[in-house]
Amino acid sequence: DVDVVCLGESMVTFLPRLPGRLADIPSFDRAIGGAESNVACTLARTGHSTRWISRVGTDGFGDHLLAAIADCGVDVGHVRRDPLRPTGVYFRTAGDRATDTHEVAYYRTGSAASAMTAADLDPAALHTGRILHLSGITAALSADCLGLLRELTARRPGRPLVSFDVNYRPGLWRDPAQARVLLELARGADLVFVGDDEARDAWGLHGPRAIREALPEAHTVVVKQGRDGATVFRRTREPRGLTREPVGRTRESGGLMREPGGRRDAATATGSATDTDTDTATFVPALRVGLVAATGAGDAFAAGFLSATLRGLPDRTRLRYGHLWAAAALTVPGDLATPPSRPYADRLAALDDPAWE
Ligand code: KDG
Repeated sequence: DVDVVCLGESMVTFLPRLPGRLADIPSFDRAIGGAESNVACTLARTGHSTRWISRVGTDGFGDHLLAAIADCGVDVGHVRRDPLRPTGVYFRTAGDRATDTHEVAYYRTGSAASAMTAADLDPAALHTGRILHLSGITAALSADCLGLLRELTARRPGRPLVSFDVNYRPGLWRDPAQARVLLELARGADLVFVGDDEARDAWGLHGPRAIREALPEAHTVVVKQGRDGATVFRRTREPRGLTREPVGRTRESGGLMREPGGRRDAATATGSATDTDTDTATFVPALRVGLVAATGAGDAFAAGFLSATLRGLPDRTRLRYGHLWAAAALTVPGDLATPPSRPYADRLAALDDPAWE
């Protein structure tokens, strides 16, 4: 009944007014953070129906998160309140814009969200979106949360399309070797977002092609290549959940969402003459913007890509949407920016501008 359901921990975030080390900053401004609710909020702000599922404490920080996320237009009616555990919070520094390095201090061990299990979530609320969006952050929170993600990424008939942003956060993994579990989880998803730096650091994989090959089960793999751009690998036939095609119906060239005019940079035939197994690769460069803070830009990128995917737009446009929405987030201090309105983004994405080449 909604476009996208997002599940994950959100936190009250404290952002500094001034540059400097955590040890020296005297005061912070309150904001909200959380990769999955960022996706839900950004999509909701551009007219998509979204739901955020999580667990927060009965403290004032939990009240604030619920109010702020609902204020973006997200359904928060299925978020559980936990009287025994606190809402997570985190602090970060403004960091160095040239190198995009900053300090992060999480206070989330034993948080309400870390106690999420499949048993206390409402299956109807979880599984009734066209897309269920998850991220690897949840896997690092607790054994319960890892179990929950394993369950949600298990391939079973009738599940919604599962979108998974790897979101490798080294600060959350005590032993980097454990982060290999993110590869196992990504293999259960239909749509995977991963940075080439994350794939290198967490999985030892180098370059978009190697990453795609490690995720053969995923229908769509989006490899984010930092300031260079992003590559999407996608089988031409859309998963049924998105196309809403009757089961068993085949089409001449790839389903209802076939590309009207998108240029393909590469197409590798891996299957039958009907080309239902064709894997295409499309690269679109990132936009050059004056960076303020990169946190939240990956979530905005995912939201833009998902928005265009829900609308059946061509791969090239999906990536352009990702870049446009990421550009909005890159140029504000907090995680959340208001992306360009849909008609405006449509015009920008359609522009034949050298920035897109
Ligand atoms: O993507 C932005 C998030 O990383 C940030 O809001 C905090 O969710 C967060 C996390 O766990 O790092």
